Amino acid sequence: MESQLEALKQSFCEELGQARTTDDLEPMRVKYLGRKGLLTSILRQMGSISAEERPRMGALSNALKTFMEEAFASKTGELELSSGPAGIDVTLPGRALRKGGIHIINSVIRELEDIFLGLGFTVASGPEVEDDYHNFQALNIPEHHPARDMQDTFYFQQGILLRTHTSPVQIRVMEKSGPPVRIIAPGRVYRCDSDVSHTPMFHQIEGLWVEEGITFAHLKGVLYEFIHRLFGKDVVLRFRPSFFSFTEPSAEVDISCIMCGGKGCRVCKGSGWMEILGCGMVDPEVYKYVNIDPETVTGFAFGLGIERIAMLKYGVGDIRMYFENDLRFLAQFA
Ligand code: 2NL
Repeated sequence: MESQLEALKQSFCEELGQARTTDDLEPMRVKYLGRKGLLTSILRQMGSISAEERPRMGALSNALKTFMEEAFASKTGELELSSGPAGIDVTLPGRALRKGGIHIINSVIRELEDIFLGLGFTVASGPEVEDDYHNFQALNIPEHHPARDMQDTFYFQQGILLRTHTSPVQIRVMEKSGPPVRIIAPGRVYRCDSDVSHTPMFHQIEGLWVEEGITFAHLKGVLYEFIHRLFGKDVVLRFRPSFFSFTEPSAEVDISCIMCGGKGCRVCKGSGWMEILGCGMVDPEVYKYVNIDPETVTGFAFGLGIERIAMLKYGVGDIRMYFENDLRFLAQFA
């Protein structure tokens, strides 16, 4: 039995010397130290040897077992150091990461910001969680106006809500710095509304220019320039009288259809026109809330939806696609 143990140690050492990777080691461990391995099969003979010999053979086998275990451990460490963790070939090329991109809505916002920066406006921002005062009251929207309806506004506790437009940003700027003010306020807005053409969160951009001597002609000039820089010089604008509680007079602006050039098509529903924004001269009522004297300055404001602009510019058919985060959709614009 002693010679069997000796032979086992010999072949174990030879075989271990030939192991090249950590993958070679596990089959060897099973072969020598496993439950049905070579050492176990020698130990089975223990019953057939004399009682005097047994303690010495027991000690020899235990010593061999410890020897093999330690040799395995040190060989494993050695191979991991020289070849990296089992099976990793550091010379293989890496896995390519997908490149991210700017969301189509943010890229349209940047495009609009660039146009208005070029017209002397600066970009303002404010909180999305607002109070009733800045979102409604200061905009001359009366207490029982339908725009305040529970159906349209997400309310928190009394008087706190998610802004339903970006106008409160402009109210805050006027409150804080007074005229002259020439800003745009792009951002997220929220309305409790969800169907094929409405998402509960969407984006708006509003503009405001308040300064001595500002007239409706300035409003028209800025909007002509804006639309021409966005959709090209050939686009025609049409102002229609309208009503907003925060502007007087108010107008809605249509542009000649950018798909058919005004001949009439599916996108403009045959009319040749598409509605693009609302605007007007800031109502003197609004100035009262922000401590501006309507006798010394005048101003105009306008507002438009970003998703609609992006739909027209990029031919997106369904507003919900912007927010489903389907990479097949998003990657087209990245
Ligand atoms: C629309 C119309 C509009 C404004 C927004 C505004 C803001 C202040 C004072 C007065 Cl602080 N007006 N904003 C004015 C007219 C129209 O938006 O159809 N938006 C999607």
